Amino acid sequence: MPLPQAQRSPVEENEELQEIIAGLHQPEKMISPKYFYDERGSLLFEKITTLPEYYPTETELGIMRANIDEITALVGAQASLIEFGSGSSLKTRILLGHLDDLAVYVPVDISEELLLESAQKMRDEFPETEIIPVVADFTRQFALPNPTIMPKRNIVYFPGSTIGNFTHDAALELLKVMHHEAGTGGALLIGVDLQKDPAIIERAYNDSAGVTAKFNVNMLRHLNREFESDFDLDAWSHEALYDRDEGRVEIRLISSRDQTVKIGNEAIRVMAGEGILTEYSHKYTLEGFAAMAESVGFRVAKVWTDPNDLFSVQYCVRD
Ligand code: AVJ
Repeated sequence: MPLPQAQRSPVEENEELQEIIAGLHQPEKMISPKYFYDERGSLLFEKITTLPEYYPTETELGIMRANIDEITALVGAQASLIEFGSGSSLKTRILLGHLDDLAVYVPVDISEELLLESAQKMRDEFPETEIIPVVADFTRQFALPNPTIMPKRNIVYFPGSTIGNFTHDAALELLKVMHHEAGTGGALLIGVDLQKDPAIIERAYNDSAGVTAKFNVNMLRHLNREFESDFDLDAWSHEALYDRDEGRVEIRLISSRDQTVKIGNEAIRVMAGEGILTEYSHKYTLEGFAAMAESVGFRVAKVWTDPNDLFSVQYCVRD
């Protein structure tokens, strides 16, 4: 589960503000999905994962539980488990609970405060496992720590189909980083959401309780607080549409009227009906994901799916 961001320095905050403003000046206005996750946004996302319409989390958990012995056997003894993202989710705990001869668990996240908090939680729960958190932006190469036990291989873990947030090019760049961090003889264990009946997908992002809508609009509340913008929360509504050609959900905030939004020193003009793109959630075919993984030097060695082929967990090796 993504976690809220920690305190930023004034320089970092200004860089973020400039990045947000640049996005609002694009031909199609956009704001990065990372701004969903303030404290309230993280709680709303947690709520999303328990909604009856939101199939990914439950389905991935089911796949992990059903195949944990096979997964454990493939990971093997004395591996280093490197999780991209803070990692204290139920999926990670299932994995750590079964990988009892891990050399080290390395959660990697840009947000130091939350990384250290979740690492401590995991230490309390798995006192036998060495846990070394690494503060880094995992979209770029980073240095791995030196654990007490020399790992036999590196396993990069990226659950939750978070890869879906990335465009094709950005996903390839991320897979290249994962390939590098896995190193010779290493592997990638990744959750990948699959293409399916668009009605199922659209329901998952337009839940009847309206939690996803709240989650989306909450981004503006977060920006108002963090960057002193003046988005009128009542003037925006949630939209999530599945684009079959692109194989992705596109999530937007739609303006209900002509309005001007102030952020930094800018006044951004918005027309009635105009949207701000807040998130992509790409869905893959097994062939499509395999082609991407192979293009950066991974071989898909094993794919586990649920009985309805909604979601996949994939083990990609680096020879
Ligand atoms: C956290 C990116 C995997 O794409 O399904 C859920 C985020 N957005 N509902 C997803 C999300 C709206 C989620 N990921």
